[in-house]
Amino acid sequence: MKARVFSGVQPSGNLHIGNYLGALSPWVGYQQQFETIFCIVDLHAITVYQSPAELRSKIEETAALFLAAGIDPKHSSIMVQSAVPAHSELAWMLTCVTPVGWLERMTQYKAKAAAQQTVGDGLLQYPVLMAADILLYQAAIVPVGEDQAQHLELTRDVAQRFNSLYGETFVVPQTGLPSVGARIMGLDDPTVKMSKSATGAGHAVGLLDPPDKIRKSIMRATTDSNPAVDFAILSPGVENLLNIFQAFSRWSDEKMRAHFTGIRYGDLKKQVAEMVIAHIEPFQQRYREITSDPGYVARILREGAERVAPIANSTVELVKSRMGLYTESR
Ligand code: AQP
Repeated sequence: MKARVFSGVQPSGNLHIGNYLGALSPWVGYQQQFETIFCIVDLHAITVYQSPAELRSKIEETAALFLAAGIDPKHSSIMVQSAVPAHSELAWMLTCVTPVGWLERMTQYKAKAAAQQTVGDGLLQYPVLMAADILLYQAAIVPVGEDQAQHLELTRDVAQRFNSLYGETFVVPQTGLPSVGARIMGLDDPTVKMSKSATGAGHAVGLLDPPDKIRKSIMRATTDSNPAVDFAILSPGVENLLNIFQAFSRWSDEKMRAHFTGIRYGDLKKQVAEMVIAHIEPFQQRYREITSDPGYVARILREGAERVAPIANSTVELVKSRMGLYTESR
């Protein structure tokens, strides 16, 4: 039996090249060797307020972006988190074994809570729901960007704690970080990661941005007061641009150095923009083809949920029986 890989994206805004390089693109490579499940985590998205109409449309848009990136529904299950109630059910059981101090230490919780007037309990519980998503499918590997590595560590801790309290139940998953592109920074502020929920016009390159907008955002990216690339003194903005170029081109470190040493920042930005556009244009073409077929994405999501629900339900039954909860089957 193939080992299982699970990962997800929140339909909480416009997906950007960070989501593509840190998650969607690496996911494609797991499909042949593993059993793969890719999830649109709408229950995670509502940990901060989402406009209902927008959330509804972003769910199918996100699924179509998975498909455009090369997730093949013949090999992978693509599903929506809230369509499989076992995610919420297991999350509650795991909440009961997770010390609150573990959750209060999470850096994403601290950053997101600081930006809210009222902090919903769901924001604190976010990593427990993520642990449930992963442990529900007994996933061996979870490919994510670097910002999610801390949550993955917590998932491992929760799994180990549960296993030691109630007996071997969960596979303890490994984190799958991409070698390049694991942390793409904001173009306007390269000290913070590129994020869907950041509002600045020049912050992100959206996966559905037209080429002119992509050029404009990259040409306006923050660099520093030096004129040209010097690998001995890379500022965060220049390093980020080089990182984006390398992640799309797959060039080696040596080739990057040989090509970009001494290149003026204006030229660097032009080359980065053209490299991004060369990858994004065919991707957007596939997206248009996928979304031109009404009902196609909804069908893929329905089939994905139907395929994974039995796995999820049997884990919930196992957990209930381990914890002594009422279950007729055991
Ligand atoms: N800047 C990034 N660089 C590399 N990878 C990234 N990811 C996110 N930002 C970057 C990876 O994309 C996947 C999906 O992320 P998510 O939707 O679960 O939420 P997030 O990590 O909180 O990402 P965002 O884009 O910043 O969303 P918002 O603003 O809604 O919170 C994950 O694998 C993540 O690591």
